Amino acid sequence: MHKKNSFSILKKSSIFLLCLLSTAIFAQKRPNVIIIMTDDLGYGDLSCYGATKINTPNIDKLAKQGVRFTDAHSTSATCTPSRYGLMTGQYPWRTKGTGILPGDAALIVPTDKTTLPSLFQKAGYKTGIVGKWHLGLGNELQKNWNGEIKPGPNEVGFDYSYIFPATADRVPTVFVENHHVVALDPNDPIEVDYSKKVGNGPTGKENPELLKMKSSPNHGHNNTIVNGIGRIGYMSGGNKARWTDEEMPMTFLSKANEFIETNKKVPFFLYYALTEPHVPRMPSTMFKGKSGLGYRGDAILQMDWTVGEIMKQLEYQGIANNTIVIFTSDNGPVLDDGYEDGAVTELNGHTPWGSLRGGKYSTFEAGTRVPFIVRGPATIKKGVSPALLSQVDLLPSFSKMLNVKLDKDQVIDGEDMLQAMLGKTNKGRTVLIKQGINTLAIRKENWKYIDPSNGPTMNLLTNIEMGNNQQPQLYDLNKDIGEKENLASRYPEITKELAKLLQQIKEQ
Ligand code: NG6
Ligand code: CA
Repeated sequence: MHKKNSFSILKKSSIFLLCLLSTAIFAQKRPNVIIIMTDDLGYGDLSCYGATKINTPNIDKLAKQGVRFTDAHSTSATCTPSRYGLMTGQYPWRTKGTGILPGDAALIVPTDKTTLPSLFQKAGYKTGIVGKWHLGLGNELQKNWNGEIKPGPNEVGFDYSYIFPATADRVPTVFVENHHVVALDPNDPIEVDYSKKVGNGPTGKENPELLKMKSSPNHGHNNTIVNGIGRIGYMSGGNKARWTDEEMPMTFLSKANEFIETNKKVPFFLYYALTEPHVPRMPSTMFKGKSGLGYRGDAILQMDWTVGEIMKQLEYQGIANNTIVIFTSDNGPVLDDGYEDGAVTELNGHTPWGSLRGGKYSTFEAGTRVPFIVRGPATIKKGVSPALLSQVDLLPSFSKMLNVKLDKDQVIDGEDMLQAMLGKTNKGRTVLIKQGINTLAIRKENWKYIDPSNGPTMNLLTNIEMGNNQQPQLYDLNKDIGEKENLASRYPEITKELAKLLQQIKEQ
């Protein structure tokens, strides 16, 4: 009897100790983080954001498992500044040279400051980028694409990188893995030029008969032809290294899956930057024609499928419950952005911008208000959140989560929004600045003020309202999400106050 008692006491206390130990281990087990950044996906492009002509079940599932934000923004209505903001936590318009970069641009992300990936590195994470970069490579325009290409993502905080340099419609159309062009034949070196033709290869302008997808008139996507598609910029050589657009989703997916598998035992941060649905939209054969909305719709289905595959991999590796997945877009939607791909002619009533005004390039809401979903782990409260967020907030929010302090002299426009991101509060920012092509806008609570500008009212190439006006614009987004009624003259005090606040923040 006595023996049995002491045995059970021993058993109980060891179970207690085991519990304590596992709690301690769990507390140390920091969550992995994956940011899935899509390219030009609009606020109304997903079924969980109200789209009815297209079905995105995998992303909808993320939204069900986590928090879906209705008022989250990229910093800017185009890619380079938007991604600059994400990487640095700083509004991109504070720094010159952060506009849309050509494919041969030098690196614009500072190598001596804490960036989003280097923050994770400081916390002991393994960090990786797979996908679109568009933040420049090397120290100058003229660079040798055939040697070691640096500085780039590996110099600003990524342990591993598998990228394409700029956009899918700009040369060089090659993948770069940790400083080197993938599959480059040294006997066929690459040369890139944005000012004049290099080599004897065909161009969209000279050889339109070779194109499998025509470029739209006046957009200028008619330089070097790669995979039957005219690109922006000239390139010669690297013939075996040039990508096939239809293979790109599988290439990126397999690299992302590899990164996840390799690092499943350590905490990791993966920035998975998809090209869909940016131009040229040339989805893989299994998705062509699937959406009934042209290649843009097919590219969205392809992107949704990819998201599902990543989630399957997390499940398979047993780490889905310990991984935060953030899904978002770098800027708003555009239909005709350079190619005759059916985006306009086969739109079939789909509204990529939802009920918002404008689109990519625009200071109106559709330029920067983007899908933003935060999913899992179990600590996340599920639901829909109206919190006002910006992608510049990710850096300070993760600095909080990881308990890594930022340097005091680093200018950070982002705010710690961790509690909002985890769905624990609906309170977001009160003030936010957004960038169109020609001007800035400021949000304060329900009010939005757009600074006067001489820029064009319409972008005629893309048929997008730019949000420019020589007069100040003021909208009450609570009552008028479509920015139909300019209230600037009705509420001159609010207009003045916001103009002043914008000026103050600009001068900070
Ligand atoms: C524009 C291109 C557009 C696209 C965009 C960059 C023209 C006329 N249009 O200048 O096709 O490449 O740049 O898109 O050249 S972004 O999403 O990377 O910002
Ligand atoms: Ca983009």
